[in-house]
Order: sequence, then structure tokens, then C-alpha cells
Amino acid sequence: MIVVGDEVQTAIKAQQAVVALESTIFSTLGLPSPANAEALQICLSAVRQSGAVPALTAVLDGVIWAGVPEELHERVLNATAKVAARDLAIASSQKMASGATTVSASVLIAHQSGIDVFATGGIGGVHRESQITGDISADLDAIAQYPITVVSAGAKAFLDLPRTLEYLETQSVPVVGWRTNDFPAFYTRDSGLQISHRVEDAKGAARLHRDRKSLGQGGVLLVVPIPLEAELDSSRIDQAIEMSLAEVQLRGLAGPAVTPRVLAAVEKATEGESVAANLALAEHNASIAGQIAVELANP
Ligand code: PSU
Ligand code: MN
Repeated sequence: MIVVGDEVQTAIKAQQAVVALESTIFSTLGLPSPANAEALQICLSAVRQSGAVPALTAVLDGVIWAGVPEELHERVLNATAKVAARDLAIASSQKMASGATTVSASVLIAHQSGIDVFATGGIGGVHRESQITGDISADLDAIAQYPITVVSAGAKAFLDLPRTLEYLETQSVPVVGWRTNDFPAFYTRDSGLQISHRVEDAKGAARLHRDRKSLGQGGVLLVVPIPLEAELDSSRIDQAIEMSLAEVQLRGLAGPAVTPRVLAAVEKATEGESVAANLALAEHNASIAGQIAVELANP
């Protein structure tokens, strides 16, 4: 069952701004300790500074939370099970002790709770060689299904980004740049791929969200490039990604284990530079999501 935290519930009832956050990024599946705790704090603050209430999602003792109470945050940081949308009912019916929600689980929880805006670092996507492995993140279908504006820094370049964009097109998900027509690749501001549509401010994003919703359609993917000063060198990151993918292939990994393993390998290969970049972009995304939620609440 979904439980909406008190503060989030009060805000939703008063039609105030709320931003949902996933928790895999804040668990050690997404970031190493203690950067994960720092990431959680700066994202929560960024949402609040924009004037919105953060709603952290996670599963604790079988409860699916939208707005995990602060005293339980520590348990979210230490969660080691990854909970995607398909796992939610299993996690609740089997009273999972602690589970970190992915983007797919979080947009579902947000939708069921009456939250319109969601922020993360990067979304999952179509993996390289998906034509062989079949590995396509459930994030993409969940964004297509639930009418949430998803704010992210694009997707990491270890994925097949052209196929990810094609897939989103097939699923009728608008991919919209925040003041850009370049599809960002998480650590870098530009993947070399173009997107047709952009918005210049939170007002534009809020208008798009409302019109999309009134058509009865699913989510919007708003992509925000990493702040210039935090951007990593693209040849360095490409090299790190190649090394990391080789490691994952060597281990013969499949399923939900793939993404956390690649993330950890990239961190190692960049000697932690990737972690600082991840924090900077996650904070920036949370802040923009907060602005959009405020705009939606005060049209
Ligand atoms: N990409 C990142 N950091 C992350 C993830 C993806 O740069 O932490 C996490 C998110 O929670 C995302 C999930 O929803 O991985 C996707 O996993 P998969 O590829 O197994 O669908
Ligand atoms: Mn997968």
C-alpha cells in the first residue's frame, strides 16, 4: 500500500508544489557512501529552496512511501534491493524490509499519490546491444504511461542513446530540452543527438505538462544539461564507459544488476570525478523540478 507522508499529504491537499524523488540514486546502488547521503540532502534542499515539498519514494517494511519521513532516511540510504515498477506489489505483499525505488517505480507512486513532477539524475534507457540482450529499462514505458514531468540530465552514455530516443518516440514521450536542442548525456552537456523541442523556463514546462495531461497522455521527459562547471571531459568518460561495459560483460551480468554495476565501474574508472558531477546535476534537476511544481501550483 502507498502511504503518503504527512507533509506531502498536507501539501497535496492544499494544492501546493510537490516533487517526487526516486531512491536508487541515494542508495549505494546509485552512489557510494557518503556521497549518497550528501546527494539526498542537497536534492531535498534544492526542492525546498524552489518552494516545493520533496516526496522521497522508497519501500520500508512493506510500506510504499511517497514522502519517507526524515527519521527513516538512513534506512533508504542503506537499502540494497532495487525496486522497479514491477517489483512494487511484491515488495509490499512480502513486506520487504527496505527497497530503493527506481524511476519506473517512482513515477507510478507519484501518479497514484497525485504528484505531477519528478526529479532524478539520469533515467534508464535502451542498453547497447539490446537487440541481443533485450535489455530496455522499464523507466521508459513507465514515463510513457504515467502523466508525470520527469526532470533528468538525459541518460548515461553507456546506454544506446539513439535507440533510447527512438524508443521514446515510439512510446509517444515528448523529449524536451531545458534551454537546449542537444540531448544531454548525463556527465556531458551534449550527446551529439538533437531533440526537436525545448522550453525556456518553468512556465513553458508547466504549460506543456498541463496540455499533455488534458489530452489524457502520459509523461514528458524534460532533459536538463549538467551545469557547465560540473561537466566532465567526454573522451575521459567514454574511455571509462568502455572499460566498465567490458567488466560487466566479463561478469556475464543481466537484469537489474547491470546498471548499478556499470555505475560503480564508471566511478572507479573516473577516480570519483563522476560522483561530483552526479551530485551537481542531481541538485540542479531537483531545483528545476521544484520551480516547475511551483508554477503548476500557482498558474
Ligand atoms: N542511471 C543513473 N543513476 C541511477 C540509475 C540510472 O545514472 O541511479 C538508476 C535509476 O533508479 C533508474 C535505474 O531508474 O537505475 C534504471 O535501472 P535499469 O537500467 O535496471 O532499468
Ligand atoms: Mn535492465
